[in-house]
Formats: sequence, C-alpha cells, structure tokens
Amino acid sequence: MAPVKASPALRVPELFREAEQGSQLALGRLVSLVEQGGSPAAEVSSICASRASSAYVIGMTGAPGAGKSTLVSRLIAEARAQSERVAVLAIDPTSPLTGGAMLGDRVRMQDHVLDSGVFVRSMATRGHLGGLALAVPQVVRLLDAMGFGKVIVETVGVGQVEVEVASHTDTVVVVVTPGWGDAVQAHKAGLLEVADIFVVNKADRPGADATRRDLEAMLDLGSPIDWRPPVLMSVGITGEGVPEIWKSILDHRDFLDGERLAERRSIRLEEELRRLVREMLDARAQEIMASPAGASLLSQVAAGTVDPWGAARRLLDGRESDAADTGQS
Ligand SMILES: Nc1nc2c(ncn2[C@@H]2O[C@H](COP(=O)(O)OP(=O)(O)OP(=O)(O)O)[C@@H](O)[C@H]2O)c(=O)[nH]1
Ligand SMILES: [Mg+2]
Repeated sequence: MAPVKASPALRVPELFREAEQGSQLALGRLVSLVEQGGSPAAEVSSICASRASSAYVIGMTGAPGAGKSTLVSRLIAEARAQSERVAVLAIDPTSPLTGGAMLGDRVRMQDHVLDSGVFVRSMATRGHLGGLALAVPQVVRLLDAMGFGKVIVETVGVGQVEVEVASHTDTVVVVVTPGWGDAVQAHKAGLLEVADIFVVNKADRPGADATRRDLEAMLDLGSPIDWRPPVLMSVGITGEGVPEIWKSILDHRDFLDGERLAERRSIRLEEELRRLVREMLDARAQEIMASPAGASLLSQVAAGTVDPWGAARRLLDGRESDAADTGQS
C-alpha cells in the first residue's frame, strides 16, 4: 500500500473546516488523526482549544453484552427529540469475546445513520489501552468543538482503563443485567464507585428485581453522599424505561451544575495532563537511550566503570557528553 503523503500541517485546518460544514467523512478523518497520536493529534488539540466547551459528556459502561449500545441508540432518539446533536464513541476492546462489537454497534445504531445530527464512531484499542486513554478526551473535545451538545462514551466495564475512560465523564451510567448483574460483580469491577446512575437492563428477564435490591443494599452500605445513584430498570429492545434514564441523566446534570461540574472536569483535565506528560517523558526516555550518548553510557555501565543510577542521572542532566569523553563519573 502506498504511504499517504498528506501534509498534516495543511490537512488538519482543511479537514476541520469541512467537518464544521457537516462533513462526517472529514470528522471521521480527524478522529483517526487523534487516534494515531503524534503531531497531527497535537494540531487537532490546539485548534479545538480555542472553541467554547459546552458539550455534556455521558459515560456508559457495564458488562459485555449488557445492552449498552442498544440503550445508547435509544438515548440518541431521546436527545434528537429535543433537537440536540449527539455524538457517540463506542470503544471496541477487540477482544475475542466482544470482537463483533463494532459491526454490532453499527447495526444497532443504524436507525441514525442518515441523521446529520448524529455521529457514531467505534474506536478500537488495538491492544494499546494507554493510547486509548489519551485519545478519548481529545476526541471528546473535537466533538464538542463541532457543536455536539451531548457526547456519549461507551466502554465495556471490565478492565481498569475501560472503566476509567467511561468514568471520566460528566454523568456515568453503569448498566447491569439480571444474572451477571449482582452488585458484587459490579463492585469487583470497580463500577459501584464510579456510577452516578445504575440501570438494570434486560428487566424482561427473571431476577431483575433482585438485582435492583442488591444494588440498593450495596448503596446503603456506602458512605452518605449528596447524590445517591438511582437504580433504574429498562428493556433496551423495547425502549421501556429509556425516557426515565434520559431524565435521570438531565437531573444529574442539574445536580452538578456549576461548581461540582467544574471540579469534576478539572480533576479529569489534571489526570489527562499527567498522562500526556508521562507519555512525552517516556518518548524522551526512548530517544535518550537510542542516542550515541545513551549507547556510550550503557557500555560503561556494562563495563562496570559507571553505576546505572549515576548514568541515568547524567543522561537526564545532559552531561552525557562528558561521560562519553572521560568514561568516569
Ligand atoms: N432480552 C433482552 N435483550 C436485550 C435487551 N437489551 C439489549 N438486548 C440484547 O442484548 C444483546 C447485546 O446488546 P448490546 O446493546 O450489543 O450490548 P452491549 O452492552 O453494547 O455489548 P458490548 O458492546 O459487546 O459489550 C443484543 O442481542 C440485544 O438485542 C433487553 O432489555 N432485553
Ligand atoms: Mg456495545
């Protein structure tokens, strides 16, 4: 395959303009650039920074197959009924267990494919979860800059990063089901702490009431908080209970309004910044180790003339050239 020779410096503003004019293709390309990271991603980030931030971000997480995408598709309809533009990011873990999620999401959300007020995108982790945690907040900012009033992030609620990605949102909806859904499982996956709203989906199946009671009991055990997550019931395939979920999301938004929301977002930004700094330092470490000075100090460490701690300090202090000259610390 021939390499793509587009100059990112020229391409990004152009794609941005096209996306703003409603091109979903251009928007999709911008999302891909963010996913790939590097300087095009940084350029997208810098263009987005100047745009007002008004999107409300909703996280949906829960066990594989709990009905998250089915519910998301129905929530899109709720938002559209209020003329709100909605974007959905579905994180596909590309695991053998849920390998079909991408196709599945497309099928489940196909009611909305012809609606220009809806943008649905699956993002694959490609085994690099760190990259995902970096890319998602930036893609959310991009969608915000494009004027989507609501952004929904769907992740499977297994694994620390997936849970974190969905929980770094304004309102976190945790979907459980009867059977899987006993509160203990949710608790083990770390979902209890992050939930603002619980949904017991597949309430058409036996055991839904017991699951609801279990969750309420677990919530009773927790320390008193000013927002107690409601436990709602739904049937994704019929849409039963979905308006109540949407209403509950809006209630939670009203509850956060102002200071609480600002605080929540600021914690999120701090975490994102820390992650970015870590990523850049790691890249810098690789560079230093691959440099001639790195190689020289490595051979001195191997020869026993410099100790590893001293060598690392000298590489970081930029005194690697003296080391290369003298071979002594
Ligand atoms: N019986 C029943 N089935 C449902 C309900 N909601 C969704 N399903 C079915 O459950 C299956 C999984 O639904 P999805 O919406 O793909 O679930 P998901 O949580 O997005 O799945 P992953 O993204 O793969 O983790 C599909 O076959 C749905 O039709 C429900 O309320 N009751
Ligand atoms: Mg799904």
